[in-house]
Amino acid sequence: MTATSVSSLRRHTEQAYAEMAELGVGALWRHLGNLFPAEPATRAVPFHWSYGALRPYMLHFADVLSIEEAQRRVLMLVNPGLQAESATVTGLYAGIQVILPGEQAQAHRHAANAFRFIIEGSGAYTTVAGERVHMHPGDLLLTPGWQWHDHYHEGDGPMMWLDGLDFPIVNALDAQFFELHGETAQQSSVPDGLSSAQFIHGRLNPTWIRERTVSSPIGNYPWAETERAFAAIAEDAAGSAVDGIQLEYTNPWTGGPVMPTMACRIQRLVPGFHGAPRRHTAGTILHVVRGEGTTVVDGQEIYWGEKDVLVVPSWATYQHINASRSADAVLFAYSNEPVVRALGLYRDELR
Ligand code: GTQ
Repeated sequence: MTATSVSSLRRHTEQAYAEMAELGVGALWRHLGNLFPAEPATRAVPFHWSYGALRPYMLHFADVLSIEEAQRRVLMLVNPGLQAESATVTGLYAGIQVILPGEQAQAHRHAANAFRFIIEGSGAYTTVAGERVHMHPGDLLLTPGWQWHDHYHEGDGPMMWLDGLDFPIVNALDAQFFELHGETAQQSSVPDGLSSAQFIHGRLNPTWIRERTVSSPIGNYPWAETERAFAAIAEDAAGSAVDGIQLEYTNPWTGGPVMPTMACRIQRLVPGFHGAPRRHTAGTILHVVRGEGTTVVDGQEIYWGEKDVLVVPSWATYQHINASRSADAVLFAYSNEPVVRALGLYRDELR
């Protein structure tokens, strides 16, 4: 073949790709490597948010932006690799919400599942499907998808919490719905905290409640109970070589994760804990309840302190270290593991 005919063929080929694109057609051979990476190639990067660095901005916006304007006054913790979807790790989101005394965050509902993990302040409650659920630092409050919820602060001082939502998964599946309630706040229709009072976390379930919801029916997993569990286990359990004394918040109907898309766990790393390295196919967001330490993520050392947030992307090797000689470190962790497992895609490897 002459040089001219080769280049004219090449031109034809380029034109064929362009024409095919117009027809909604791609050439698999040009994309095989991207579409089928040898192992997960996440856009999420390991990242750390210092609570001390965020707090002044939260207070600034509490000052200059009314709750009515904001609807929800939340700083989103956006992973630099996931800006398009405002996700913190693949499929999941974290935000820090602040509400001031007397403020009412108006009632709404969305298909996305949500929870709050309380960071600081007292005297606020959220009303979920007519039940007022009071908040204390360390409590885990659930707002399963499509339940009306509004927040009210009747105490003193600013109240801050971590919001965890699965909206990036819901949006990726084009399954999101959102609705404002007709009233700013829901009426209270049952005794405050009833759902938590009725369930003793799966050991004694009320027989008169017939509806087996896919999400846990418990409105609040109070910190006081978490502390009691840690105290009862004390030093007697070996715990996980990777995650220390880690407990999972469970749905009393199933014993499984609290919501179909998010597993929520709390872990205590004893002084001197040096975790074994592991990787798995679940993206994880961690919040430091107390203490300080280091998590090595794919060789990168992330130093964390109290109230900070960090992410471990899918398939990144991570290792938790609490170098303190005397102080525990306690981490709250949530991940998309239930989704990954439900689809038969969970893999886990000790390194
Ligand atoms: O408090 O209802 O961080 O709807 C994001 C969306 C919090 C909430 C967020 C929400 C909420």
